[in-house]
Amino acid sequence: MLLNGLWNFSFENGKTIKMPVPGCFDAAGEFFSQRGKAAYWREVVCGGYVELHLEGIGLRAEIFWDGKKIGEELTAYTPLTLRFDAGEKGNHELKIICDNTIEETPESEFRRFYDFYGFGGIYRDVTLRELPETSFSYVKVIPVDPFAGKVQLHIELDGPEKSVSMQISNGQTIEFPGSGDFEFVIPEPELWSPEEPNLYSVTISCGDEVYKTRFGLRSIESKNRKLYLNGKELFIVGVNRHDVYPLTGAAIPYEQLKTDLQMIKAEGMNFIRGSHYPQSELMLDLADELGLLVWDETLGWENPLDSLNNEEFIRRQKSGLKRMIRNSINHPSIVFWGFLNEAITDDESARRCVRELTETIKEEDTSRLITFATMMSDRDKCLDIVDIAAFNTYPGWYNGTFTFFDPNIVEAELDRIAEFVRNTPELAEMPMIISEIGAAALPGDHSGRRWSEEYQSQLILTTLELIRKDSRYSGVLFWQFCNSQVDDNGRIMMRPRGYNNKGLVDEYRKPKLAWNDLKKVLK
Ligand code: ADA
Repeated sequence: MLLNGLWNFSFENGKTIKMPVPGCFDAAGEFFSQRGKAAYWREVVCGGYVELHLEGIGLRAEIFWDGKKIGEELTAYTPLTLRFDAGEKGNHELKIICDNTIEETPESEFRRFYDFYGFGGIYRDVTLRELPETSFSYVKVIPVDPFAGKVQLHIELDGPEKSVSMQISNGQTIEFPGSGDFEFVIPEPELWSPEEPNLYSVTISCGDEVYKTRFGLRSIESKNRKLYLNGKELFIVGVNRHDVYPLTGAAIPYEQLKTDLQMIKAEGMNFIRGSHYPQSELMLDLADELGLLVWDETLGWENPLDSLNNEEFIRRQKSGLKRMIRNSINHPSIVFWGFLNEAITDDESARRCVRELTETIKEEDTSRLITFATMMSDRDKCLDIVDIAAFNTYPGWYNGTFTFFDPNIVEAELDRIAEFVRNTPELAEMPMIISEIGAAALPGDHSGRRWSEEYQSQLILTTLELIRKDSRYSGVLFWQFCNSQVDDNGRIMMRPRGYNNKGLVDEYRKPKLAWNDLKKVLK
C-alpha cells in the first residue's frame, strides 16, 4: 500500500489541517522556514504482521502505531524499515512526528552550519505491506563476473517457508533452497553501461511472497591509478546534485526528478554524486534506466572532530550506511559508496571513524568502490583508507582579490593536488578525481566578473580542459547541478537570496551560460 496522499497534520500542537505526503511542511506556505515538531497522521486499514517503509524524513522522527511508539529515525534522508504486529485487521492509526529543530550536539548528523537547508517533513514515499507467513527481508543481486553472466544472489527469509523460485526477464527460471548465498549464470549476457543501460528484472517467489527487483551486469574496478567500468577505462564527467526544488524542498516531485536526470544525460555527462545524503529509489531507478553512474553517500557535511570521535555519531553513520546500502544495493547505477563530505580528516584521530565506516561498507558490499570527498587536500590523513582519492576544491572562487577569471589559478591548484598524490606513496597508486569545483553565477550578470555567468562558464570549461589533459585525473564532478537553498547561518552573507548559487542551472533548472557552453564541449 502506497500511503502517499493528504495526511492530518498539526504543527507544534496547533490546529489540524491536511498536509501532503511526501512533502516538506516548511518549504512554502503557512509554516515556511519554521522549526518545531510536526505531527502527521492517518488511518491505515490492515492487520497482522506488517512492514512499514519510510524512504526518508527530516530532520528526525518518532513513529507511532495506535498511539504506541514503534520506532524512531535520527537521520534525515535515510530509508527505514520497521516490521511489527499491527493487531487485528481493521482501522489503525499511523502517526509520524517529524522534528526539524537542529540538534547542535557532536552526535548530530544535521547541524546549522551545513550549507544546505534542513527541511522538515516526510520527504519520500511511505509504504506498508501485510506480510505473508514467510517473507523476504533482504534480497541482494550482485554481478560477480558480468562478462560470464555470473551473478550472486543473497536471500534472507523471515518465516518457516523454504523453497524459493526466481524468474528472470530473459525467460530463465531457477529454484533455490531458501535463505543463503547462491550463484546463477545469465547466458549471452548483455552488459549495463551508461551507453547501453541493459537491465534484467527478476521476480522471486516463496509461498505467497513475491518480490521484484532489477539488476544490471557491470563491473567497477580501480587499478593502476585508473577506474575501469566493464574493463574499460572510465573518465567521469558529472555533477553534484542536491535533491531539492523551490516550494517542495527535499520532497522533489517525480516529474522534476526525471527532468533533472534527463537534462544531465542530455548534457553528455555520465555521473551524478548524490550530495550529501542517500538517494531515493526513484532517483536510482531513473539512473539505472537512463545510464547514469551514481555516488551514493550518507548524510554529513564538514563534521568536526568531536563528531568523528563520538561513539553515537559513528553509530548513526554506520546505521545510515547499512540502511542505505541494503535499500539500494541492486541498482547497477551505483558505483561508489561514500560518507562524510568534507569532514575534518586532517587529523590522525579521524582515521578510526573513516576506517570503521569503510569496514561497514565492506561487510555489506565488496562490489563497489569506496570514497569520501575531502576539502583537506595535502593535509588529509585518511585518504589511503578508501579506494578513490576525491578532492573538493574552489580555486578561482573563494579567496583572492582578482576580478576576472585567471586560468592559472585553477591550473596551479589542480597541479598541486596531483603532485601531492603522486608524491605520497600510500596514495600514488589510487585513482583520483575532483569531486567538487565551481563558481557561483547570478543569472543575468554578464559583467564577466566573479558572480557573472561568463566567469562561471570560463572556470568550468577551463577545469574540464585541464582535467582531460592531466592523465593523473580520472574525472571531475562540478559543483553543482542546480542552485540549492541554504539556512540562515553565518554563511548566508555569501549566499545571495538564501541560495548556494553555484548551480550550472538555477533553482528552477533554467540553464546558465556554463550549462549551455559545457554541452557544446561534451557533445
Ligand atoms: C563544499 C561543500 C558543498 C558546498 C560547496 C560551496 O565543497 O561540499 O556542499 O558547500 O563547498 O559551495 O562552497
